[in-house]
Amino acid sequence: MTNSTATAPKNPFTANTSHALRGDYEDMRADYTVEQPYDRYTQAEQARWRFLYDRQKKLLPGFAAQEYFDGLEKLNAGDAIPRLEDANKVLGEATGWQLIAVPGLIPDDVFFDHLANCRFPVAWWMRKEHELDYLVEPDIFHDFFGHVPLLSNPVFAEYMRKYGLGGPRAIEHGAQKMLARLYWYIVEFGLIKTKDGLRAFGAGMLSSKDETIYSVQSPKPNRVAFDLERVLNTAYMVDDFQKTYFVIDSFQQLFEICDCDFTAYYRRAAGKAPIDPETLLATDTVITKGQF
Ligand code: HBI
Ligand code: FE
Repeated sequence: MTNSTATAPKNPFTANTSHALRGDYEDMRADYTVEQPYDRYTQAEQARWRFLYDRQKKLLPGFAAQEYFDGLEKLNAGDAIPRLEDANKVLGEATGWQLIAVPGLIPDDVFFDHLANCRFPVAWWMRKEHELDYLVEPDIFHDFFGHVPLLSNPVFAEYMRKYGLGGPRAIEHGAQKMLARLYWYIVEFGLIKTKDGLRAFGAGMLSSKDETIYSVQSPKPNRVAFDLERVLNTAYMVDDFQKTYFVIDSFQQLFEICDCDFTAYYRRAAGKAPIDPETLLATDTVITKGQF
């Protein structure tokens, strides 16, 4: 992590979000990192962390992939909002990854660069009471509870690094939206096939009570076997449950796709409209057909 104290951009990037950015981007480093202001967490925020953690921990058996649990156990973060430097000792040993505190959403290119260098950006602030079950931007509970456990899994961590490495080429081809879909449908909302049935491993599900249940159990959404080009071309919505979930056979499968050269997909998609989130294609391997 660069410790440059060069004056960082004063106004945050114009994120393509429909809301004003939540975070305080004032005193951040040029790489958008900040120190985790641990003393600023209030007792109410500590209690909120414990409430959310306990609720998800109780709910997840039968819904989350075993690899996720293996990571969550190692992090031992149930009693209080975790200090990132504590988690970094665990992650450093497991996969060499490090967590960095950021004010909130950061530009795609900066985000990709951190991932490519095995650094995962964690928004340091905690959601408010009225946002308990829905918030527009990732907070520390989403980022840490949702994303960090799987970063202790070497195969998944390597997939994340390779995902970051793919960033500059996607930007070069004006295809970061396509790469963002891969992140969205896998890293945020991915399902995996197991001998006991489908399990969730996406951070957007695992950090959400309702979407954990919905994504694994509801008859409403489509569930389709993962296909790289299909996912790169499928649009998504940010403010509702997914209409379609994609299912991988194993984390190894993710690891293998990263060595593909995505530029052929970027070129083939140029000028074409993306696939609508609830559409099923004749070429899909449909696991469950949704009820829309
Ligand atoms: N910034 N802090 C943060 N966390 C994210 O998950 C994130 C981001 N910026 C961009 C982004 N995700 C997505 O557009 C990725 O697909 C790049
Ligand atoms: Fe996320």
